[in-house]
Amino acid sequence: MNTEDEEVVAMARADGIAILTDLFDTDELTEIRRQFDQAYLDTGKGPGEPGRRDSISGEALLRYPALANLFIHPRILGIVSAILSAKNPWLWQLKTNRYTPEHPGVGKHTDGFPGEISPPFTRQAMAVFLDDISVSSGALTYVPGTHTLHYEDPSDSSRQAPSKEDIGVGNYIPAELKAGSVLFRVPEVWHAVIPIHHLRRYVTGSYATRGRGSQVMADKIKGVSEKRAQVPAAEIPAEFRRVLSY
Ligand SMILES: O=C(O)CCC(=O)C(=O)O
Repeated sequence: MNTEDEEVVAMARADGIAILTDLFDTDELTEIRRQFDQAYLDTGKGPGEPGRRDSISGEALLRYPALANLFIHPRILGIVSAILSAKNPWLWQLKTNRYTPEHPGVGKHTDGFPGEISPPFTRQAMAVFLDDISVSSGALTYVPGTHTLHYEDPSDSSRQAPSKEDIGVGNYIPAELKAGSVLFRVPEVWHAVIPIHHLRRYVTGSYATRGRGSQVMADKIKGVSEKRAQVPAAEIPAEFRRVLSY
């Protein structure tokens, strides 16, 4: 792994958010955006309505190679693996998000499971942004280090998960980035999105370790695996089988 990627890994583990800048160039982005917009047309979601967040989830995204390849991009997967200390992370969610302006953004929250304290670093999200986000439009804001408050603490077996009130009063700072960059988010970190004044599109994958996780995650593993087993094998290209099967 190169030094830049090592720094991304260290920052994600410490702060809960880290950005790999400019991974994709203009030509690559043009093709990714083209297939992204096509997927929205193909799934009947149209060109987007002001104030709406539209998502596409699941294996249907594998039909769009420029999107699908993001989930197994060697540098992205290498960084996710290192954050999770897992050789072969499991890709459990494949998703796109499109926010059409004017959009109010997203309120302060965590993607930690409600009320749950979990082993550290068992889940990790990445998002490849197709549009710039800035402090004047659509920046993700977060409270560095708060993911660790959702983790088991060997010196405090009675630790309780942070409350909604705790999450509401954190000191949120913005993450800015250019289209073609990748944002790595530890799901438990407290985060929000400021109001959005221009189109905001990204492709996101959520990965998990295959070892001991939380009870909620165990239920999700069962549910996703059962659903995935219904997808005809021919629709899962060979290079995705390892990362998709639990
Ligand atoms: O759109 C984003 O950048 C983050 C959305 C969000 O907060 C979430 O999916 O939990």
